[in-house]
Amino acid sequence: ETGPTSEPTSPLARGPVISPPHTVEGFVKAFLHELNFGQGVPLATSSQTDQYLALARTVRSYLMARWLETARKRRASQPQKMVGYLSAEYLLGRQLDNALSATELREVATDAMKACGIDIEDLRAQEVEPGLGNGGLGRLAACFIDSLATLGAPSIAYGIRYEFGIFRQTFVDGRQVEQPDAWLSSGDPWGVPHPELEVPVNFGGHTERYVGEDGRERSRWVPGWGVIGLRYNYMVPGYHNGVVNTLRLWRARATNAFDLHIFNAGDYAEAVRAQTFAENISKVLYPEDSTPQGKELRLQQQYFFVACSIKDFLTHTMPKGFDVRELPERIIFQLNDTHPVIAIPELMRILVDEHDLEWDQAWGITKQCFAYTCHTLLPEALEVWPVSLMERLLPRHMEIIYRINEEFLDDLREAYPGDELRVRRMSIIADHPERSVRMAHLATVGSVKVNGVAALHSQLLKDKVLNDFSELWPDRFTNVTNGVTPRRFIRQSNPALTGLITETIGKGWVSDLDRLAELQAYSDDPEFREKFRAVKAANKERITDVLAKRDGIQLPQGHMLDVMVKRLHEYKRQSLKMLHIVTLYDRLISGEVDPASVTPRTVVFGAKAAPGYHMAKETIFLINSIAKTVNADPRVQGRLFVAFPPNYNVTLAEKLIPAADLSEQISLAGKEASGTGNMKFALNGALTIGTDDGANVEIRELVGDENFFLFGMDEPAVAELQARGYRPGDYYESDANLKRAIDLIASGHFTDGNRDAVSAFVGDLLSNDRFLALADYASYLEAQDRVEAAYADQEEWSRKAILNVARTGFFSSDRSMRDYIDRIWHIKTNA
Ligand code: 7GP
Repeated sequence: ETGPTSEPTSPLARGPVISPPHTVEGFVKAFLHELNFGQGVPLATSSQTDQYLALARTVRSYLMARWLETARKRRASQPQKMVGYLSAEYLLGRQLDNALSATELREVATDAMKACGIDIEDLRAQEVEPGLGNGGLGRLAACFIDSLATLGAPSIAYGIRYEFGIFRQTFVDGRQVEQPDAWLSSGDPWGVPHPELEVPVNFGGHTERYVGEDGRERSRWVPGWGVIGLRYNYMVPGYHNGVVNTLRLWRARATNAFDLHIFNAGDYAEAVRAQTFAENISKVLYPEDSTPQGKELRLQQQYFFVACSIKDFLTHTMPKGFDVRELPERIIFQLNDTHPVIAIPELMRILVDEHDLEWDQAWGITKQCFAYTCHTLLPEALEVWPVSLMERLLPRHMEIIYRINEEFLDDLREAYPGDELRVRRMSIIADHPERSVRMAHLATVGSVKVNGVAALHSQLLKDKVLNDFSELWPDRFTNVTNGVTPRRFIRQSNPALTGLITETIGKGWVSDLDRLAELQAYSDDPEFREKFRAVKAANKERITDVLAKRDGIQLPQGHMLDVMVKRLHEYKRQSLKMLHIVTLYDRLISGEVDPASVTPRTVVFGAKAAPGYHMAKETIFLINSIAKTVNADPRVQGRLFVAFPPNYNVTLAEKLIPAADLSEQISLAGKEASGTGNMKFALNGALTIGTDDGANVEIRELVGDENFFLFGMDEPAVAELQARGYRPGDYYESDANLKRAIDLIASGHFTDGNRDAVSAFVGDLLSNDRFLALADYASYLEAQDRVEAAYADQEEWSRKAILNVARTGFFSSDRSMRDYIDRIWHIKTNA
């Protein structure tokens, strides 16, 4: 941040920040200080909550020392170009372990707690994870900021401090019931609030034209109302490198002058109610994953955090008197999907209205300051905002968007004379079914680079979703394949595997994941395989304990663990997995197979459905119904078990993924942009059964065909079948296995004889089946039979699993971040 304008006079102001010492004694002292003087309790009577809060604050103070030092170094060095990561979601997961391991305080803290008579494990369990994201997109952002800190990249991440994160999922009679996620209710020890630094954000009102002294016509925004953005800093530690970056989340508060006229009119209660209205902006995360609803509050959230962030960057991060014409040398804002795209007209507004630049000059600058990542291929996931809503909420921005579009369309007409159809397709403003702003088009027009999140996805973006744009600007399109952080998803989540890898190839791989390749040599080593299997077995024991405690689920032992965890969505095809389970069950109860010949298998699901997504919720109900029936049927005992723990989240993922043998990545080809769970499973030694979709394609290329269970149509085959006209009923009629599975569901077998409870689901499958589950069923079944055969040979299976770990180092988010840095951001990474 910007320093004081004059030289400090005290020698104390020139010295470095003193970190509490990295010793057990020093830690104990800092801890007791937090407990006594921060929390206000003596150790003797402190509760576990007190202790957790004091412990978190203690660790935070170690982070804070590094954070201040990182900032000081950056101030002292030449001004550098930074990345501003703009994301409406950060699905962070628990903080304590990550902070301890980044700062190498794990042992010190454990011993210090022991010295105080506390088991640190008990305190770990106290932490409520900040679930400020829905799924893949939000978790990706969290992995990316971890890697940016580890690379020492000058960067700052911006988002919203939702008071309620992703809902807590419960099941009542097998149906999903959502509970609010009050993650802040027992304090926010990791957040550093700065309520004194207020950022005003305006909404509504109207615009006025006026002519300046120079005779130029200008527009002025006369807002109707406003709120205040309050800054909360969260520290993002790099791994063992002393760097601590910033995640800055904004909270909305009412302005003091909010409704002065209502106060004056004497309606005190009404005025206080109005305050709540303003504070609603950062109240809750929208639980929609890939199906945005055009809710006004959501647009308010988007503009709110983007306006705060840009303003904050310009006034706090940039020095006073900074020349905005140099912006492209100082910042690149990465747009995490379209949620923050309103930043483009916002920067235009600031440059034109507040800094009085000419339109063309402002546009030249703005276009260089943004890059856009698209995370989807589903047309319904592309955000559009009604013009009427935009005009009401952000009238000046709407004006700016109109002008950007006008000039863009002029250029198009010049490039494609007479091709009015193309011009209409590409327009930022859509006319049908309602006049609206296409945010993906605005993002593409206003960005230096547009990227997809896996090779196939980026190709399909160019060929399909944004084809017209890639024809016009081929160089603007690029791919950056997603990645995951090995710190959280191997080192923290899988200490047993971490130990084995380190004892085998030495340290260093945690921040240089390509080094996992050195494990390849051990895939044929019987002793190593033995140890590798022991790791898996230990992780299975661990998840068994976790599920027993957490949900009262008793996992059978000695089973193949087959896991499908991700948001519930039709395109991901949890229903296909269900059909497979029903077929396995049917084979067993019909006596068609000898139970002794079947590989015992436990299937674990984890999935939240968007609260308004009817079909997804029906699927949850059916999975729970099947689990209940299967698990209670003595005929399949010891052979098949289905578990569906509620409220799948990052904390559970960390325990579940390391225990998995089989990773289910079975989306319809051409629909899953990338997937990142698929990467986590492979890195933890699970084999993938998957379609030719998203990053599965790259996983298979890297691990080798023989170490991946591929099935189903590829994307061109899907397109062809759809063009021919897909008829799910045909598959039902012609495939006896499939017919039996569907009939068994339809009979009410899993729903206590209740056919009505399943009729909508079955009806949709037979007559609609939008994501072609029935068409891929036979191929899926065949691939699952190959899985069973392979699993029967544990030596061979171990070899495959080891090679999965050894060959997937590419999927470190460190590599993703280097790709962004080299190909999109062009920043330097010296800390
Ligand atoms: C997800 C994609 O569905 C997933 O395939 C990808 O791995 C992940 O982003 C990270 O790139 N998309 C979302 O989570 C999402 O909300 C909104 O997309 C368009």
